[in-house]
Amino acid sequence: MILMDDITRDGNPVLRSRAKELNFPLSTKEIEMGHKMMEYLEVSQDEKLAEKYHLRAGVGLAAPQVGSPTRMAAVLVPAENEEEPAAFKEIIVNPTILSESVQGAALGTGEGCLSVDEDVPGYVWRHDRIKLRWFDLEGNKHITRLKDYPAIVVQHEFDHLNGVLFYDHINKDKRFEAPEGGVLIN
Ligand code: NB4
Ligand code: NI
Repeated sequence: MILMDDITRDGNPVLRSRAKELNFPLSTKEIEMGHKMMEYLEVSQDEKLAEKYHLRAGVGLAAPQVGSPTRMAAVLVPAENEEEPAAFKEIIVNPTILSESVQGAALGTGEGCLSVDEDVPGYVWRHDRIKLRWFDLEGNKHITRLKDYPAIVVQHEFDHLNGVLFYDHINKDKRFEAPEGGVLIN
């Protein structure tokens, strides 16, 4: 099981490098890593288990955050209503953003990152809607349109694959300034 000590922290060069595309078929190790990353998200979202294992809650986790310089991420965005299935729950490999809305969006509370121990306040402006191509662990290709919260999470993970951290996007002079037409999510 992935624990907080297994998560790479800001300052580790793996978080600032461009992760490598994966080749299919994936190795057993690569498939296991994907499943373990998703397991982390599931356990971290269970209040009791998160406390037991001292995990910070997460809705996404990218391979460089577990020390692997590869283009894979797990995303688990829960539904707004608990009874319903997750809004987006996938292990994505070699993702490409095919198109993005001009409309910007940011989480009203700002962002945090499991690899960044400090809180960095400020809006992180992203695209409100994206069209994403990605591959599952079996190598099947998918094209998915995402908006709002799931789109923001995927863009945060996509950034990790390119060595970008959320605070890179924060306007350090005006941390909570909204661009024209930008919408706040939450
Ligand atoms: C990734 C997110 C940061 C902003 C928004 C949010 C949490 C992360 C980082 C966009 C993507 C992890 C990956 C949360 C969280 C809401 C849903 C369900 C029940 C608690 C959970 C809390 F934990 N970010 N943490 N940060 N990262 N929402 N939620 N809740 O997930 O660094 O690269 O369990
Ligand atoms: Ni992160």
